[in-house]
Amino acid sequence: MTHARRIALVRRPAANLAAGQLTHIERTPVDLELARAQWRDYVEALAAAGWETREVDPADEAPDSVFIEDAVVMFGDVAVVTSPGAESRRGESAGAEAAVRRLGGTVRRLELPGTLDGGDVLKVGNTVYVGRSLRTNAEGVRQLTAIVGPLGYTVVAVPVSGALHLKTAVTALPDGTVIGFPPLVDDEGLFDRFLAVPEAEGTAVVVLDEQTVLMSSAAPRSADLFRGLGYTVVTVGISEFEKLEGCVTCLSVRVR
Ligand code: CIR
Repeated sequence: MTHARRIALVRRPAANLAAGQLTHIERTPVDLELARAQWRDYVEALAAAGWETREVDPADEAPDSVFIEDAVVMFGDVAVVTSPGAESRRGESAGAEAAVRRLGGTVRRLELPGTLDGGDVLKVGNTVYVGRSLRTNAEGVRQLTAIVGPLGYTVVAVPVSGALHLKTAVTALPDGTVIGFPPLVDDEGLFDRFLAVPEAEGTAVVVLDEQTVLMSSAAPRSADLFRGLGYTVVTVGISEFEKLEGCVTCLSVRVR
C-alpha cells in the first residue's frame, strides 16, 4: 500500500517520569527502564506502520512531557500549541512549538487564561469534539474555536467529568465511529455513532491507516471487538504510562 507522507512527533520519557500528575488513580511505582523500553516499542510500532517519527527535544524537567499529544494539536498544516491546564506541564510548550516550526506550516498558540490539553481534542472528519475537563476551560475552547472555525471545522464542546481527558473516555475508529467505555463517558448521545467497548484501556486507539489501529495490550476484549469489525489491531504494552493516566494516543502527535 502507498501512503501520503505521514509524520508522528514523539518525545522521549523524562528521567523524572514517575513524578507525573495523577488525578483519578492512586500512585503506584513506575519502572523507568520498562517505560523507556515500552516507549521504544511504541515508536517502532508507528515506524513499522509507515510513519516517519520525529523526536521533539526532551523536556527533562517536565515529568509528563512524554505525553506530547497534550502540547500540540494538528489541523492539516496548522499546528496549535496548547496552553496546558496543569501548571507543571507549562514548560512543555516551548519544545513542542520548536518542533512544529521545524515542520513548516502555520503555528498558532493558545494563551492563558485559556487552558486546553490536546488530550481533550478528538477530530472526526470536520467535527472537533473538545472536552471541557479539569484541564480545558471554556476560554480554551473559545480560543481553539476561533482558530479552527475559519479552517472549516465545527467545534462541539463535550463535558468530561469522570476522566482526565476526553480521549481517556472516547476516541474514534478509522470509519469515524466513536468508541468509549461507558462508565467514563458523560453523554454518549453527543456522538453521531457510538460503540461501547468493554475495558477502560480499550477506549484509546491510534489510527495507523484505514484498516489498522494501535492500542494497549491491556484491553484484549476490546481488541477482539475491533478485529471482529474487520480491523487489523496492533497492540503495545504501555503499563508504565497507564500508571500515569496516559494512553496510546497521548504518546504521539500524528501529522497527516
Ligand atoms: C497528566 O496528568 O497530565 C499526565 N499524567 C497524563 C496525561 C495523559 N495525556 C492524555 O491523555 N492525552
